[in-house]
Amino acid sequence: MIINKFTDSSDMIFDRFRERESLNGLWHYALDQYNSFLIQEWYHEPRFDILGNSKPVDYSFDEWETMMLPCCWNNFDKTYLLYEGIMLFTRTFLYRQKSKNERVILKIGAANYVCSLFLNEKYIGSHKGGSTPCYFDITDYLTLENRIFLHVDSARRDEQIPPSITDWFNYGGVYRDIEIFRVPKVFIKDFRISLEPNSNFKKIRAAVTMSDKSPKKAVLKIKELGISKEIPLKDGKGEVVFTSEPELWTPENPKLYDVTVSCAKDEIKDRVGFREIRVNGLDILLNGKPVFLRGISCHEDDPDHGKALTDEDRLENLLHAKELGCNFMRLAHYPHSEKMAQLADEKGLLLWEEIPVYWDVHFSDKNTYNDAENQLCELIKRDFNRASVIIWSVGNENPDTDERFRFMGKLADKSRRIDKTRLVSAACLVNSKKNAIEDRLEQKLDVIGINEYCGWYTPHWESLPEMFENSDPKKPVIISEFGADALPGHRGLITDKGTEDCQAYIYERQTKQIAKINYVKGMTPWILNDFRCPRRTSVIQKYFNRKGLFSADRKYRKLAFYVLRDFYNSFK
Ligand code: GCB
Repeated sequence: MIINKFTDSSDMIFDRFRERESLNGLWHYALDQYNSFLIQEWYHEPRFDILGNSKPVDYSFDEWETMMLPCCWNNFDKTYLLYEGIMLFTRTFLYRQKSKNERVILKIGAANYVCSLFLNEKYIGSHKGGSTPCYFDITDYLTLENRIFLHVDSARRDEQIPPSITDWFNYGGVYRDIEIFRVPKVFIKDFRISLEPNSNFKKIRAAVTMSDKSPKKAVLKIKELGISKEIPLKDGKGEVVFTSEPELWTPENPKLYDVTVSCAKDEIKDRVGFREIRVNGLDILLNGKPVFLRGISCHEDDPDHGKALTDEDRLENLLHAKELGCNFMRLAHYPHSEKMAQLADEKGLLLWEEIPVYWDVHFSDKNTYNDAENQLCELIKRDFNRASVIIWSVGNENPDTDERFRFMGKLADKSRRIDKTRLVSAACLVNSKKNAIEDRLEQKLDVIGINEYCGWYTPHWESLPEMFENSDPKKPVIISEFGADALPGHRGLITDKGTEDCQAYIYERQTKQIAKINYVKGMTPWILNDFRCPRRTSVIQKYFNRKGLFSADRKYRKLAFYVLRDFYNSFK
């Protein structure tokens, strides 16, 4: 049995606020180190071989132990803390048709890294990429009682995105919601709405894509703005640009509007803000006004839940960023849950979202490129309507080679082509030979992200002002990382690495220096919380990266938290 049918961004459907039936809950699971499920085709429960001899039955699906999904299996049970590989999940569910023409779509919010779906003894399809959702039309495979399998493979591989070595923990699991949507036969597949760039904030663009070519029009309504607009459709697609002057969305006033779109027998809703983000010379302009992005980087990681953050975990991260005085967060290094952007829309925080083109990617491999591009397209499609998201980042700290330039340049071009309402960036390395902000990828970016660790990996403090002096960027720069490890509660001299004092001192010097540079228009120091990391083995680290301003459980604020908070407060 070969895994060969992959879903991609074109299979996604617009699902926000759609009625959904949850398949979260207890699933039976088994570890499948030798891939027996696929090799012996367990999914159709073969009892006899072609000669009529009985086959060994090495499974008993409904007697396997249970795990509450969504979750990361590494956190579920200590036995699986370090397990990377295949895990099987199965359960049954009832399906009763509600309407004759309904289509039934199964969504898996995220499963790391390859997730394959089997339903009623059939292979339905697979999805690659551990942080973006997948959608399967399962209508034609359903019966009254259904047996479903998810075959999830979390193995790290060099040709994947991210590749096998990263500076975070490789959590396995089905770690975001598993849901079923019933949609009419002809349904709204995609809906995008935004303020039209360069329209003086007076125009809105809305686009609809249907599942079918037949409908001739869709209707868009924004009651609060008195808008009811027909969107003419051709071949199932259409868009309109019309005059309207919505109250603009800002972090200080995150105004959102309820929007509905109806077409044929389908209706969808969204809650959206309208804002414009663009670059003018060395400035980043939010709704036409220069903005300094007071940010913080953040992983999707919790000591108890791994990447399966709860709503409370997410809200706490966001409120902690607010407490710091942030108007911006960098969601590193892969797509976080869409709930994060929805929350940021509501609470008023700008976001940088990223795909895991991290460090040493197989830049010459076409399949690797396709995987990365698909993850980018899935992310953009998923979060297009979120006003909070202002930057798509196409990667982090990749060496400046020809192959990398082609690969990431193409990703930057792609994101610009499919989304004209946001900026494109990447977190680049300092050119260490020249000690300067200089990277060929800059020509493809709107904003240059720079990771620099002066005071930490780069010991000499003079190198920071020197780097700034040696640089003459033609675009705004965001210092996308600086930082230092500190064990919570560990105190000492400012020169004692691993102490809060040393970390706080580095924040003092970094912020003072950065504040002087006219082309730096934002920063997202590394990082909000300590996070699990297999590469970090020192006595201070103990398998955690300790560069957080908070401890991993988010309960303890380190000294550097207060340094950054005071710095950000000085902008107000
Ligand atoms: C970096 C990486 C980030 C690491 C961090 C560190 O430059 O972008 O993923 O975790 O440094 O702590 O070294």
